[in-house]
Amino acid sequence: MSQKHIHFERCGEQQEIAVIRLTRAAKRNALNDGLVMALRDLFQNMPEGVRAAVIAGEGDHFCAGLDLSELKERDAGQGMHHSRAWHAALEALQYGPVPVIAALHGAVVGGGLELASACHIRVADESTFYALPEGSRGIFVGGGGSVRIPRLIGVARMADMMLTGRVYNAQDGERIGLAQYLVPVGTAFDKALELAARIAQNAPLTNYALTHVLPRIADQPADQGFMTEAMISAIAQSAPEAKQRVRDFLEGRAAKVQKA
Ligand code: 1HE
Repeated sequence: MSQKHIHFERCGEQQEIAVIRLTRAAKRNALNDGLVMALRDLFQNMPEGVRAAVIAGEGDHFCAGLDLSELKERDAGQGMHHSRAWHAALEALQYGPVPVIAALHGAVVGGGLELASACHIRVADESTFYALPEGSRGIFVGGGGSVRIPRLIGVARMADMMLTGRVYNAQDGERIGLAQYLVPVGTAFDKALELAARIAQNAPLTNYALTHVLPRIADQPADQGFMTEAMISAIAQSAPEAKQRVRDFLEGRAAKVQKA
């Protein structure tokens, strides 16, 4: 399946991994309205059998953020709807059917960082750099960045990035929590695929709990969080697949945790 500026394919032994590529390299994968809607549609209509997804950018950069050529035509009302359209697309990704891994390289800036921060895991290669140039362009984030990015790196670091135009390189990005994995140049996609294959083997209910329930627990007051945890924990362990997996371990058929 291929829409304009987005390419979708499936891989893995059972075609269980979706690979989504931004293919607008000439414009550094800047996200225009069509691309944002295509991403929303894709995550809302993920084919049956997909268990994990990888999103990557073609060319030298992951994503240069909002297509600034579209920004100049918008009034305040249209701007509001535009931001809400980004929210809908990135919520479709974050609270979609499968865990999503971002494979990052080059520029991960503005809306590109908003897209990456909606993913569940970020793998960055050493060419990656992160910035929020909205601050210096006289605008603000509008793709959910003010909600998601402080949860990764804290309010102070995000404010610094926007107030001063600070750019984080790949090493510092991993250090502060923008990415969970730092890998050599050119290997982020392979590492993301490896992780996706691993994630695809989990019980679907566990993956659902981690992508849909965990972030909501983290946003709840502790008392409510403990209650939600108790409920999802009970639901997960009551699944026949969970019982089988525990039996497999107890009877020596499942892998032990290996020392890192
Ligand atoms: C673009 C965009 C874009 C590149 N919108 N056209 N994002 C930004 O403020 C980042 C703006 N982009 C850059 O700083 C640089 O392009 C990069 C560091 C990402 C890459 O540099 P480079 O030297 O590889 O490429 P380039 O020569 O700057 O750009 C190549 C082409 O892509 C050029 O077009 P051309 O027709 O002259 O070839 C650029 O104009 C075009 N291009 N980035 C439109 N972003 C939901 S709210 C989110 C708010 C934001 O994301 S604001 C931050 C936007």
